[in-house]
Amino acid sequence: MTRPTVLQIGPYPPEDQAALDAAYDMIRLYEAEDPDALLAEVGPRVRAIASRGALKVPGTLIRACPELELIAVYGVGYDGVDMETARAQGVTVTNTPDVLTEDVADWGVAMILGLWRGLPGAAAWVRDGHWAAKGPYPLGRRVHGARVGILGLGRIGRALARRLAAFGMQIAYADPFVADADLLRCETISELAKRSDILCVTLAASPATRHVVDRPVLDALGPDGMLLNISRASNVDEEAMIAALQAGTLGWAALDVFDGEPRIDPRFLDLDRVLLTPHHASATQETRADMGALMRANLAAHFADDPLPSPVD
Ligand code: 8YV
Repeated sequence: MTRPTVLQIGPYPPEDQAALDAAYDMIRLYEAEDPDALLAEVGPRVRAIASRGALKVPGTLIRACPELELIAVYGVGYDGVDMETARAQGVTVTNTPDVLTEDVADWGVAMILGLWRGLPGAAAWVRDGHWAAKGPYPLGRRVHGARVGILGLGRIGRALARRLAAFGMQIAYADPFVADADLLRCETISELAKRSDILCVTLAASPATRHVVDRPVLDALGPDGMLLNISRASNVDEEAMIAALQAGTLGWAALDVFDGEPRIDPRFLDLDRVLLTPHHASATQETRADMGALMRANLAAHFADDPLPSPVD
């Protein structure tokens, strides 16, 4: 029996790659010298696209594969997929929710504690020999009692809220679709930012959420406030955020996601009060293995005509 052709648009860990190669005719578009020529050749026989959370699956790519049935995303966020074109062409989309929730929330906690208390700078202070030469490292901020705003109370937002509550932080949230009687709800993002020391962006990105954290929200968070983004860069107006950090009208930013990543705006590197990580929140061996297994389970179920483990609504 001929194996289904799957177009792969980004790399996977070696174990996942080996398992995919064993089951499917994998075409690595991202390695092609001339991707357009390769797509013109294989597009007509592609039945699935294997993607990654932050990669783009544009309408042009979907349309170049007229027999496409499934887009399997390795990641919970599927904002990179042109959903309108996928829907119009009758293409199903799957993602990998749940398996990465706890890791991403852990990373959020690590970033908050790290930046609010000054951990990376304090460690560098010792390593760079400043302790004896310059004296004590500048004071950090107290975690216990700090007011946290969770923007987007989905799986990851809830997991983060649970953890931060255990640190004695005061939690509020804003989410137009979710209500939680146990937490303080704010009607607007600016209201949430205004009552927060730390605003955590855990919002599933879509065209509708682009730049919802804009200049007025950053102003409301203010010079003593910190922004955490472990969702997607598009949720935040990056230009406004850099300007606010440069001007000191926003205090701190802990960022795992960036416009145009992995090539980030070089102005970030000149800022002191930022903690920057390379889209790493779900990056543990265990979780990446679970994400790979769930993506393959979706592909296998699709080609066996079985119910999909995790289709996108
Ligand atoms: C990436 C993520 O998918 O799940 C998501 O949406 O952003 C991450 O887990 C992961 O980095 C692989 O691309």
